[in-house]
Amino acid sequence: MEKNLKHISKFMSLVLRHRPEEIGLQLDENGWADLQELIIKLNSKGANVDEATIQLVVDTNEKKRFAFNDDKTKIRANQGHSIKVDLQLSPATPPDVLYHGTALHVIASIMKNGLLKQNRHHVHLTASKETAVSVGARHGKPVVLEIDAARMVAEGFEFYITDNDVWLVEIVLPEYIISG
Ligand code: HQG
Repeated sequence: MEKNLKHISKFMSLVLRHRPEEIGLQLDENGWADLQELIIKLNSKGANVDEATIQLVVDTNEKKRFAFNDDKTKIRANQGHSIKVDLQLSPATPPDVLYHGTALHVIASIMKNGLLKQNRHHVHLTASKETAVSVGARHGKPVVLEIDAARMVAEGFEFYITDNDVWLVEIVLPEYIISG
């Protein structure tokens, strides 16, 4: 993604996931913002975007972070919120093994307390080892943990998948972490 689009995408992540009030934006209970309102309010903060720009951000975002509703009047972030929204995700059965990328300096705490959702709604997991490495690298020296999702399912944990293929779960207890 070109630099300017990346900047807009980061601004959109901020207001659609964490701080809509930063630009006076209203999200509905399912996390949707009115597209025109978003454009006007981003522009009021100097963003200089139109519908085509937002479309380009949605289409070129490498993690498919954003989605339009069916008639393209609304937009939301697919996952990663810290504010309370109900994404109306449906439970789904994950592959037997999922991965979580994290940083070496928090491993001891994770092995003791499990994977906690911290500021987000869920613990984020992925079916791709490669993705896990890059997610972990955001926090420090990356470590990829292997999660026994099959056993978690068998023992009653519910998993959800987002529109951009992130697996979500409430918590991963230490006993489900197979290896690092
Ligand atoms: C760690 C990105 C200490 C956890 C990615 C992680 C993802 C603990 C950090 C999405 C812990 C939270 C989410 C414990 C968990 N003790 N540390 N007990 N339990 N942690 O950013 O999973 O680019 O909230 O390992 O692709 O890194 O935003 O979660 O390191 O899908 O679209 O606490 O963010 O997507 O960090 O990343 P985060 P995450 P976007």
